[in-house]
Amino acid sequence: MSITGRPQDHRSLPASLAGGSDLAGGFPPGFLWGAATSAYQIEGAVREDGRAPSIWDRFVIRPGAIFQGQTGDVAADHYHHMEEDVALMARLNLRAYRFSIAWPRVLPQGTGPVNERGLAFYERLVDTLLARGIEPLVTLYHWDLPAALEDRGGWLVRDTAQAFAEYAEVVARRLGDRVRWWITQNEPWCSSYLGYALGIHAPGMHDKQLAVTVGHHILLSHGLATQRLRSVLPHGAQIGIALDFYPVYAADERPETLQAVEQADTFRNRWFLDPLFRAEYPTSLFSVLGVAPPPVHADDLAVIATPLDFLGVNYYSRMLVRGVIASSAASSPGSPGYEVIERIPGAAYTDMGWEIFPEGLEVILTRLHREYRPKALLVTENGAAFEDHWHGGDSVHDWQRIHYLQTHIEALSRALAQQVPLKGYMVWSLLDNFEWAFGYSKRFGLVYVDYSTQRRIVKDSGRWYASFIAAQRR
Ligand code: IFM
Repeated sequence: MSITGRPQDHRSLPASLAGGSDLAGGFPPGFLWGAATSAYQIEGAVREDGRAPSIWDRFVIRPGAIFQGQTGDVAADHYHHMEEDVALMARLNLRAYRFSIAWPRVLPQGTGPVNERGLAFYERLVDTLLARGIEPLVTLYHWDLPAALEDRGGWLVRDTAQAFAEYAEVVARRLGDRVRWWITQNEPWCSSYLGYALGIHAPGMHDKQLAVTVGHHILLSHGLATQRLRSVLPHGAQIGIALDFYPVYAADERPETLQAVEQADTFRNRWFLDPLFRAEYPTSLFSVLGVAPPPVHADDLAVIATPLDFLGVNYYSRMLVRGVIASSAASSPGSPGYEVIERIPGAAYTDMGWEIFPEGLEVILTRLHREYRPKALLVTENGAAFEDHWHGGDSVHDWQRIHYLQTHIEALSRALAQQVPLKGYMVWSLLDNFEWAFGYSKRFGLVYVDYSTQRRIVKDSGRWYASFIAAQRR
């Protein structure tokens, strides 16, 4: 698919998208149209009101770790702009807002005494959202492990999984009467592999063996937290996890490429999916990675596979792979036996260098429904970074993002027509924010942030999304 021409106006979308009623492919009443953020990427205020450092506060000051040495110290200063940001969400007609809670604000030492001021911030946020009729979706972990826990071994030790369950209970006891939607972990693949194997995310380690141990403890933390949440939250609470998915496509028909598709799928999609829904790791996972299995205790997989109310799907792009011949260096033990094709002639890419491939969203949603049968699915992240330019006025023209959103929403509609039990869609992201190792150089927001003044400017995509959501009301 390539982007040519101008985006459609929402009035010229198919009826199923532009607000037409109960046509096949339309969106069900109560569908959660929203946007998402995470704590470290937007809040700033890293030393305020008793917040202690997280592993990201430490990682960002490592020379060379982040683009231009930038940090999340101020970010979009959402901690001080919370009311204004919720008012913006109301302007965008959002029905839902997914945000994460910073563990080191709530339990600065990771365990032990609760920091009331930290918890009070999230309580105010939830109350402000509810007062505007916006459904809060809480993510408990979006990568900001308290540094104090890292000093005790972090995700490499089982105790951290237990600590996470205790933290989840603290938050649930405080917010559970008002928050219905709970996401335990966000993208454990990234926390594990980017943080411990590739070293490009906190805590910046380079060891695949550690990555699988971490992955296991994060899964265990999810299972323990799910059980804990279930025991304290009111009936009707919806508990899930958000995984990042990349449907894998073959670049050719050769047997080694077909095998490569299996391997890449195991590594990129099934590593976390299979334990959660089948209580087992894919058999080839560890040999594909060239590592030993992690330390799995007797009941771990049963805990990890504790039934969920929904599966969160973070979707950005697909993977196109080609098998490499057995004797080449790239297929030595522990290296994948495939090559990922990064540039496809005629394809369009975002500013992250990710191929724009809306069909992949339909493919992953229908596959998850068919093969894993989660009770419900929620797109917990989807969106794109583009080079946005603001010229000092009230608008930012980002037609490529509008096109991206339109085409991905059309993919949702096709998935719904195939009976996928889809409950909502969260655009990543509400605001431009701190894009991890890329710092502030990538802009994903529906709303532009001028970091020198913290002024917010609704982009054309934000206006488009607002009118699209309005057209869905019935
Ligand atoms: O910004 C990230 C987010 O924190 C996790 N999912 C992917 C986004 C874009 O890279």
